[in-house]
Amino acid sequence: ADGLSGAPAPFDKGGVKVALISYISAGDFFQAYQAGAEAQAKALDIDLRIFPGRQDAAEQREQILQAINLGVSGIVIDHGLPESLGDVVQQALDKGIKVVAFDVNLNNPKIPQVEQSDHELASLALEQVVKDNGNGFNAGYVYVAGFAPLDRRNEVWDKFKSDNSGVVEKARFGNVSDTTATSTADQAKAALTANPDISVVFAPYDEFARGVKLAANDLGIANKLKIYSADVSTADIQEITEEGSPWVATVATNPAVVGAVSIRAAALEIAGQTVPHQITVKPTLLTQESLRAAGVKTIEELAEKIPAFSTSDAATANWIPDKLF
Ligand code: SR1
Repeated sequence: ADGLSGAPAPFDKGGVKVALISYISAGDFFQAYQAGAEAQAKALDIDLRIFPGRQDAAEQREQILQAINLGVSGIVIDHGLPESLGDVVQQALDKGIKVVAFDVNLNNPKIPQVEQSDHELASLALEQVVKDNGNGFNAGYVYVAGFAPLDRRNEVWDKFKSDNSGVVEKARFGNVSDTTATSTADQAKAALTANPDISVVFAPYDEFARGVKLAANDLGIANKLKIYSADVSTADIQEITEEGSPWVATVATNPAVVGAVSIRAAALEIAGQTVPHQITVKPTLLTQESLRAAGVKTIEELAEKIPAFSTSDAATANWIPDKLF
């Protein structure tokens, strides 16, 4: 560890230990989030300890205790179930460890909360739904309660339905696991078979959208369905832009940028500098049409065209390198 010249203590000496403790590690979003966190940690000469998530609340608690015992200066908690985290997170805070939460509401004024502006994300997606389909259609909706970003997006969906009486939610399904896309595909197949009049599916997580697309292709109804999602990855861009794809729009940040922002927030906290309680990385609407027209094939190409996909001005300071991608 060499440290960063001009940085405040303890970053001037380097080797500051920070733990990244995730609830979910599988899937493009979480892999890119982790890669962004690693890149930002490297740029800050942080010794980042990564604890993989397996959707296991008990294991995530145990990992927080392990991080405390390792003597970390900061912990980034990426998703999780708030009810199982409160007491162990308090133990970390009591030891002077700085904690940052991404997409899990820890409801503590000492813990900055990072999010992707989920209300705006869902609103942008639903505005596109209305542009393409009007405000009278039968819908499928993919949702699993208990995940902060999905709950926030769900608030927007509920309001959208009450404002648009012609929108009828005919089926609701969803699964979050290490096989989210394929499990959601099985449920989508049953829902779409039972409700052949569904023309729009709101699936605000890319693994959900991938599952619905799989089901639509298997049932041979891709030309009768339009899927709207959250999130983007290189694999998603390929699935959205391929010939005949029913996945017509997504609203997304670059998850790597969100991972980098989370580490920067932890670094600022450790350095004793001001961090806003609410840290937001704003998402962008990406339609199938705009992606095809721009000829964009990868998330790196997206970052070249849209500045918000290469960096964010959230949680920055002049001593923190933030041009990472
Ligand atoms: C199970 S929660 C999945 C969501 O978390 C992140 O906010 C991503 O945007 C993803 O959609």
